[in-house]
Amino acid sequence: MVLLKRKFWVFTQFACALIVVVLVINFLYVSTPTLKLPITQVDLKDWNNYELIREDSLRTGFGEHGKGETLTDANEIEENKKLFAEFGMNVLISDKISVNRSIPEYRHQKCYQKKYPKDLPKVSIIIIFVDEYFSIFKRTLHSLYNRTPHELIEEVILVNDHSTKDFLYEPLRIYVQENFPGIKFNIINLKKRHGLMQARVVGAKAAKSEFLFISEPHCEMTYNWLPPLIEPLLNQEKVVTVPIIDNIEWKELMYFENDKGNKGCRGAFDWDLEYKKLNRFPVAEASELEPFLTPVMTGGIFMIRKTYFFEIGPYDPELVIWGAENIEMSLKINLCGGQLLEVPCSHIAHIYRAFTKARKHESGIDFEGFNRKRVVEVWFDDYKQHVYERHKRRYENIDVGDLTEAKKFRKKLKCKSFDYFLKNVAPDLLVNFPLDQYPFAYGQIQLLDENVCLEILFEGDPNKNYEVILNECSKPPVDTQYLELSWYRDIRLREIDGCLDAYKLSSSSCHLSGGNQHFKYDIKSKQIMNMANKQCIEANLEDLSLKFAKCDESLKQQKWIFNEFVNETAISNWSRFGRSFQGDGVYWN
Ligand SMILES: [Mn+2]
Repeated sequence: MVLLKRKFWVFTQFACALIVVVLVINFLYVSTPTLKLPITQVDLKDWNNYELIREDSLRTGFGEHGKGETLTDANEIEENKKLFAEFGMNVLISDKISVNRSIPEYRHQKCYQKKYPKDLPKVSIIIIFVDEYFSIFKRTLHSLYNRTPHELIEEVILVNDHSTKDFLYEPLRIYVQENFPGIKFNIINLKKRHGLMQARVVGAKAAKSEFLFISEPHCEMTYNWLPPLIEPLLNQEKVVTVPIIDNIEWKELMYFENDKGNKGCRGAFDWDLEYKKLNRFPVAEASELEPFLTPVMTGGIFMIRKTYFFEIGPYDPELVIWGAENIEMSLKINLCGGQLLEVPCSHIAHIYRAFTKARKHESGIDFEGFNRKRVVEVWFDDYKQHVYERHKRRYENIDVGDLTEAKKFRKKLKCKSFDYFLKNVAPDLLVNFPLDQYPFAYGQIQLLDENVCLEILFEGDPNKNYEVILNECSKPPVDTQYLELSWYRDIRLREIDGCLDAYKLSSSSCHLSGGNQHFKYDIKSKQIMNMANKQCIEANLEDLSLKFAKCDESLKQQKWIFNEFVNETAISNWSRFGRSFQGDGVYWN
């Protein structure tokens, strides 16, 4: 009896301990701010196509495994120059790479262990294109055909937004018919230019499936990209998913991993409304590869339900060509009851062009500025001034037209405020992109007492692209001469995403992390010094070239002025204003 009592006591003690453990686990689980999607019991399946992965691993040749390539033949180099000026990438290299080329695997190893429901719905895949280079487009389609389970493709809808190239009509139709048996294609040739957003709407209307995947015509789909993107939409009406976007660069068409790695990142924008990346919030290791909430999508590649796509608008119909629609849609999803998720086990590679040619609409309007101003007017509430103040010259003359309908729609969807977005959806946005990040100086960077200015070249010869030169100062300043010494201590174009880089004195996308893009202006000596190489920018008036040279205050050719605005207080208090870089010499000496 005593023994029995004792056993009972041990048992109760054990039971209590168990209850405590369960409670603690439960508490930890509940208090972790991770996303919870409903778990339904379904049969799972490994959707990886191991045979394809093995076959691809054996491929050899030009550009295989995502390798970068160059042209060697002089005639081809010459021919490529012309094509580059038009397409913004070295497309002749693309012609020489197989449309079925193999790609490196940048998915996290553990993605292989992930199984997805056996029964997934069929998807309508919608690709919008206008004047896309043929072999680039072909590779997008082949990678889609090769790396997507055909039983999950309802149809592929190609929306031709009134291209001017003949090969994108009959030859494309025949190519598709001959090369992709077993897949239904629906090619829609628009009779006039609709712009990216309205072309997507046309494609979505034509879609037969409730599940839409919208994509771009210069991508390479990777192994098992689709099932992970569909899964979060099952049993969920207002979830939108985006993959990790890997990078294929324009120069050699080399395939790079996303610079934030294989666990992904969150999307955001800065106050110039450029898409920017934020780090993920920490989560338990076990859920690192699960879909996670993200504030902003890049815009061109996403999966959404057809019903939801039309329920949210999907775009302000007045937006033209492209631009800012990614911000509009992200705000609509995140502020009006939806969820935007990045899915780490789905990767799609996108080719980034060297430049985008058409900045101006046929009518001459700055369409990107127009779109941005419309979106800001409708969504940014009291924060809109922060966008306009940074680009007064750009925004003050843009007439955005009537906003009544767009504003009414925001009310109808019962969306939360922009303040809510900053506090709850992207609480780290203001930390990374503070509102008072005003530039130290801006205008043309002009050599003292001379009519020559720094200019960043964006078009033309591929080998000279992004070169920084000295040119006659234009009046009013052309965009390529309109620069600022920003809050981030870089020297950037005010109207285009591009930063002066000490590497070969060139220009590249602004990375905000100092180093080669870290500059300081000395208001007294008027020298511009790069903080990585500790040298100053020096002009050569003979051949209008530039170089970095040892700083010498006595040299006239090292004296520069910002000819529109200089914030003397900020520059004289260099260490107190602007971004601080740890271990990176913020000080002049
Ligand atoms: Mn693109």
